[in-house]
Amino acid sequence: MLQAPDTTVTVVDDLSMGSVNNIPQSDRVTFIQHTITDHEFMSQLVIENKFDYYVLLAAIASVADSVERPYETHQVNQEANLNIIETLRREKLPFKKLFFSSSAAVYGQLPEMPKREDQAVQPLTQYAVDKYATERAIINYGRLYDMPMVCARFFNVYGPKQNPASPYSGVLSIMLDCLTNDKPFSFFGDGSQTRDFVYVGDVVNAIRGLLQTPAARNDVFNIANGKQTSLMTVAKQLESLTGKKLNASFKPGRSGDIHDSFADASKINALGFMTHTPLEDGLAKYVASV
Ligand code: UD2
Repeated sequence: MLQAPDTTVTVVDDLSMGSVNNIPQSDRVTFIQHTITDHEFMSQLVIENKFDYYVLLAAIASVADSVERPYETHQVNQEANLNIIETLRREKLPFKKLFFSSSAAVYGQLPEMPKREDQAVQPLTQYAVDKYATERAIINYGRLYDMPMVCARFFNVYGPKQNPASPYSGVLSIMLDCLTNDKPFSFFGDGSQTRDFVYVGDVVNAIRGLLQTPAARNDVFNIANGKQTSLMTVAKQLESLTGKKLNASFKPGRSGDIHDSFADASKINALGFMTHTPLEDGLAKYVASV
């Protein structure tokens, strides 16, 4: 967003998962450290600023974490977002587009692969339930109240600036941290589970494209690379890029974990702006960044 001249950005983050160092230092960026679950505060912020665009990314961003704290997940991942769209509706505030980050988790364990947006869903955890419910609410608000909304289901995002410090961090950030700092790594399960790893720069391009494309309205799009890779395979790629051997052990699978996940990205590809950084290139950039 900051690439557009004269654009100003307001970021709200309680830093429970992210880091202040990842927020660009610029006089065009206002950073507010606050929880999005403070409904009065968030409504007031929206009413006072009348933003052109809303990018709803804040979340308890881990399936496993949501299994540990389901009610808090609901408050952050659903209620806080509903408060924002309800404020926009109630106050009749004009805006250009609202983007919500839903998740591949909504597809659950259903066997159809690759995952297409029109397939059945199976939300197996509170995380998936809240992402799906919020996605539906946002699309319904768009349809019922003529508001410009768009949702995307993120697959497994990786790349520079991802925080490896939490046990709930993305697996690639943990793996790379273990490799570079000679720490032990645990596979939950046998490492045969597969994911669709999508480079963070491609996700940013996709969000920008969805905000700026009028045809992408009141609809949901997969944001993914469209390739299926096992944890074992990606571990070998990281070993070869770092020249180090992973000190790995195997633990029981995580509760709520899905075994396989990969996307059909043709719906977003048809809009013409989606970029697909090959996994080996994205991993090389990631390794170079640490
Ligand atoms: C990712 C997203 C989540 C949601 C979901 C959709 C992250 C952090 N989470 O969850 O927000 O969108 O996709 O399906 O990106 N694993 C290990 N060892 C570790 C850590 C993880 O073996 O130290 C395994 C884990 O059990 C899982 C796989 O790696 O099978 C990927 O785990 P993850 O936490 O990176 O992402 P996932 O797919 O659970």
